[in-house]
Amino acid sequence: MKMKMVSDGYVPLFETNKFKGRVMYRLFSVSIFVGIFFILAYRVGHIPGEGADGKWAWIGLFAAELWFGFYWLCTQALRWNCVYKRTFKDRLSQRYENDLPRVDVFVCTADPIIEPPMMVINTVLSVMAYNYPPEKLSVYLSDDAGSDLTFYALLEASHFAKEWLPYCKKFEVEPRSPGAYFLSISDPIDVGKAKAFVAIKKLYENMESRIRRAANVGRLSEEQRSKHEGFSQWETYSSKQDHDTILQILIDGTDLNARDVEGCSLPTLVYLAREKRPRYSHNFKAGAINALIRVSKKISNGHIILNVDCDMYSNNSESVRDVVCFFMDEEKGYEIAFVQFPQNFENVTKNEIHGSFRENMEVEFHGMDGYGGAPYIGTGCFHRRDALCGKKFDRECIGEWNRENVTKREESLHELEDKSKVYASCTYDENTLWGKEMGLKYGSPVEDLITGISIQCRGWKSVYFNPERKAFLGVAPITLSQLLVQHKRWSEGNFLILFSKTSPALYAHGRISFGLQLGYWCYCFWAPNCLATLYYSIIPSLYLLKSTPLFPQASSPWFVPFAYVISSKYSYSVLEFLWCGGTILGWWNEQRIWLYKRTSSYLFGFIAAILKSIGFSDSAFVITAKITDEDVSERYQKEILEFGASSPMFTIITTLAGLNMFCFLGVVKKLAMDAASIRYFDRMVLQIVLCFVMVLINWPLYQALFVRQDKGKMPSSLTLQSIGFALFACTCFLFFQ
Ligand SMILES: *[C@@H]1O[C@H](CO)[C@@H](O)[C@H](O)[C@H]1NC(C)=O
Ligand SMILES: CC(=O)N[C@H]1CO[C@H](CO)[C@@H](O)[C@@H]1O
Repeated sequence: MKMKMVSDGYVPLFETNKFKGRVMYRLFSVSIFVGIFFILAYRVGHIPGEGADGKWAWIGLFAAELWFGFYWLCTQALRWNCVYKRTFKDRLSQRYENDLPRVDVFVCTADPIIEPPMMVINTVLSVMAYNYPPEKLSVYLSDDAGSDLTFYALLEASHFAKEWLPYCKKFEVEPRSPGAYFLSISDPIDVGKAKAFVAIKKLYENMESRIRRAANVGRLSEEQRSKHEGFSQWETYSSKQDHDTILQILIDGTDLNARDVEGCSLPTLVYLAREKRPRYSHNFKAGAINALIRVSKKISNGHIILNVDCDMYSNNSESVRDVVCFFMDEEKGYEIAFVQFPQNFENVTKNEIHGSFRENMEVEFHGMDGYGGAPYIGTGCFHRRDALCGKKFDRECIGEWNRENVTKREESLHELEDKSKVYASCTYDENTLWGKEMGLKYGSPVEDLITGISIQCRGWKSVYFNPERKAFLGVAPITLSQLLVQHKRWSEGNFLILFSKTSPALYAHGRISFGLQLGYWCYCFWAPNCLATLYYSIIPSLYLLKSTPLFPQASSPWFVPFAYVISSKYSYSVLEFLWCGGTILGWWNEQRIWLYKRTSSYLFGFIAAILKSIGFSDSAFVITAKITDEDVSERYQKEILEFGASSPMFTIITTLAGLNMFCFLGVVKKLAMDAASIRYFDRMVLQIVLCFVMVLINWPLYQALFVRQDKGKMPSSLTLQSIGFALFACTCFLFFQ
């Protein structure tokens, strides 16, 4: 029956539109390419003679520019072929309303302190309230801390859901995370609505105060424990790293008695803390998700799996239907393995002092989508269960979902729980393909990206879906060191993917399209970017002190390609950023963070990756700073960069800032005192501009060093140390080279 529909009068469930300005963009891109070619030609043709000052610096610059040119070429793959997707949910309802596939949602949490239970259950409630048949929706919470507080909060949420879900449906509430909803709305005017609103808000606040009270005390009272038999599972619990599997089906969607206050059925809700033993590696988030994949197969066996971080609530109750449009499309649906949504953050300030993923999310992923392969980025992603479990792409499996009947469960709830627990034991995936071919891959700090690549290498396609109204909203890091540490981990992991079995350089060649391969390289090569960037931000400035030119002088024709490439690349970058909805100041902040990430996070990531690949562990590099006191978030709201604590990463960026400051002061002195300063300026203009931009971009850092008095300023010891390093480097360079 399915095949027939394909042949006559096929009306798609989604459409793909190409970016309109792509011809213009391609012409522009070619012109830059020509510019880069001339720059490299200049470098090769003008190497200073033997013994001349700056010969090696020159060759180094050539290497750096060669690298930048190569990297730029990779980034073109991300912009060459952008596409945008649109879905038709009304057609889906017409055709398949009674045949919608089952969906399992996985929410992962790992620490009740960093990820407070209130935040977690808000995410859970927002996905339970999806506009989707409840008997086809199951929600799983994986709690890697095995915290009874989180369990308690989820138990409360399961009661609250009985009021919240009907309320959402009745009043078409959006967003369906109650916390976000109550924040976003003042009291409604309509009398009928107002009464229900006040009542549900009261319920929510009561629940919140009970949970907060329990969290403040840090443990549960006997009375609270006695309210649910599930707590008995904590009797054998000894620590976060050492406990049995705890599994509780809090709402059983198949049970006719599990009803909300209006008498409608509810989605299944399951709590899982997989078994942990100190002797066994638990493989972090990948291990947690794989346990969930197995357990959920036993309990609800949804065809589609959404995984979402506990700090990302659903902002759109229609998202599941959007996704089903992709999977159910009669012509193209069967080849899609996953649908990735962008990561958006609710908690960012207007000018994004920590930069953003704006260009990645609004441009680059659309570019990868154009090559049929949006990356999997770990959260906000809907997978086809089969593809995630290692199945190869195969044309034969069209329409399988519809043929299958739901069989009635034989065993009791208790039996089901007991049987399912086996799948979450810490030895289950030993000597199996789990973590290798099945589920998320183990052993990488970026298990998501590498899993996505390997699914694509098995022949599947993926979709990037970025609707105007954001589907998920998360919380962004609010201190600079959190951000830098995060990027250290990612850059390290991305770089190691290149040397893994699923390397986008070797293994993926011929399995995915070349454009997509280049697109992945952009991410894999984050870490080595540090070398060229460090070189470019140190050497030309130092040579200013010696008046050795490393770039063509302003009156030379070779100046033109440099000027063209620099000005047009950056003008384009500003325009792109504005087009994606950013602000000018936001763009400027982005450039600063770009520099800090490349010179610190990526450097540490690069070193860690090298150490790891020759067999050292890099635990010494783990730098965690999760400070969230009042001041910090206040400064964040005011868009003031947060330093405060010492960190080797800060030492590097501060030393760099100091060095450029000294060099710039040297230039100012030369220009002011030297009679021949016009000539000096002509010869050195690009170097002076580069150094000036470095100083300008570091302005907030100088303030944190020398002016600010608040707790977020740079610690004095670090200031002294870095300025010392910078002075030492300048002096050594002048006298000994
Ligand atoms: C979140 O959803 C609300 C509707 O509930 C919408 O007004 C808002 O624009 C969405 N947020 C984002 C960032 O898209
Ligand atoms: C802009 C915004 O949403 N700010 C919020 C960020 O998160 C902190 C607490 O984590 C809130 O206090 C802010 O209001």
